[in-house]
Amino acid sequence: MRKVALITGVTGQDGSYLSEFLISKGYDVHGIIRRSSVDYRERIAHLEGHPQFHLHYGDLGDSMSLVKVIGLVRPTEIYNLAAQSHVQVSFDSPEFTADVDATGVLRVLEAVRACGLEKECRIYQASTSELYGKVEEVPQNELTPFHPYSPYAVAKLYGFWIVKEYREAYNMFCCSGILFNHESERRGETFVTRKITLAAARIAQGKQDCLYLGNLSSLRDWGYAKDYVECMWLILQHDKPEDFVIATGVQHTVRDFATLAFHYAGIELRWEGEGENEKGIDIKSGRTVVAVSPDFYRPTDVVNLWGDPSKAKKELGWNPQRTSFDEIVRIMVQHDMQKVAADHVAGVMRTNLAEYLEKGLVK
Ligand code: NAP
Ligand code: F7E
Repeated sequence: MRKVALITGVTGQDGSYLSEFLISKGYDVHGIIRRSSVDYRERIAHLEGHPQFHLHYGDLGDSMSLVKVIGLVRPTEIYNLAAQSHVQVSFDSPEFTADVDATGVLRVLEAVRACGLEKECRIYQASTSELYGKVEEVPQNELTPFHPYSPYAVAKLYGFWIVKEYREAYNMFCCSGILFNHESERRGETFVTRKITLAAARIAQGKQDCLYLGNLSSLRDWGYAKDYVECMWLILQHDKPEDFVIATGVQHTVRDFATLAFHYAGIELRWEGEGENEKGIDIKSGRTVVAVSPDFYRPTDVVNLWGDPSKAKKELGWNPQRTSFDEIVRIMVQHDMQKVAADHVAGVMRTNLAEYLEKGLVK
């Protein structure tokens, strides 16, 4: 049986881990990439040249490119991970977010139909806990009502419903994974967890004075991205097409994450003050290393996400607790401590190189 996967969003955090996972399962993996003026393939650079890994140019805003790639590759599974995935950015670019995160999903589904693959190709849609938004119950499961609370969430809600519609209208095997926040050392640097682990590493190494954050009391159910991509695959191997909540079932605040991240970077924090005046103080030096900036507040913020992964555990046999919260923070900080140190060495080398070039010692 052919095992050919097509991943949109292959350059992203999840796309890179999913590529590795599917290659290890014997799949031929095809990824869709966009052209960019800068090198943005860092997360998949190690896979380029692998005989089971292939890249194609395309864009979720460009139907013809999707029809061409899907017609050429004839995938047996599609993982639609491409999205403008930053909630705060969706307030600044709502139309673009809707085009990619809502209409983009429709374009993928229609491209599969246009290529006559609707009976043989299974489709995974990257849905999100942001659908629960201004939450109507805790914890949230597959039956919890949706209440999207950002342009990103509203766009993703369309994606969720159009997938359900195509499943029922055309009998397609297409499903949504309602994934709660998942993080890793490959997480984009402007999401709160990675912003914290990088800053903690920089502050610990004397490269930054203070970290500015928004809502410290926001609650998230944070899991490890490497564990979550396995679930995307399990959802498509299930005997019937269904939607699943993927979460750890454990909740923490942004403040908890920061406290633990600084601990792993060698700094113990004490918290003082409230709201905009709250500060994280390095107990040893007495310096303020975390402060609040209203610049990072959102027009509407989702503050109480907590997933109930019982269905995925029972029906997919997935272990939601494989990597603990503590372990995720430790892995990310350890990675960023090394990265900051290496960037420093590289910076010193660059400085030296500039000097050598100036002196004509290096051509
Ligand atoms: P990410 O790191 O931001 O990656 C997003 C990917 O989408 C990138 O490869 C990006 O390409 C691509 N992309 C954006 N716009 C595109 C377009 N117009 N055409 C083609 N590709 C485009 O996101 P992630 O964390 O891996 O998340 C993967 C998916 O899961 C997203 O759909 C996200 O909304 C959803 N999700 C994520 C989480 C989470 O906690 N990580 C939770 C629930 C759902 P470039 O590299 O070219 O920008
Ligand atoms: O924010 C608060 C912020 O940007 C988490 C995406 O992958 O997960 C992600 O969306 C919380 C929010 O992720 C800062 O207000 C405080 O309450 O890391 P985040 P997100 O918005 O939860 C979902 C499931 C997705 O689907 C998305 O694609 O942290 N927060 N201070 C901050 N957030 C950021 N980014 N920066 C701050 O300084």
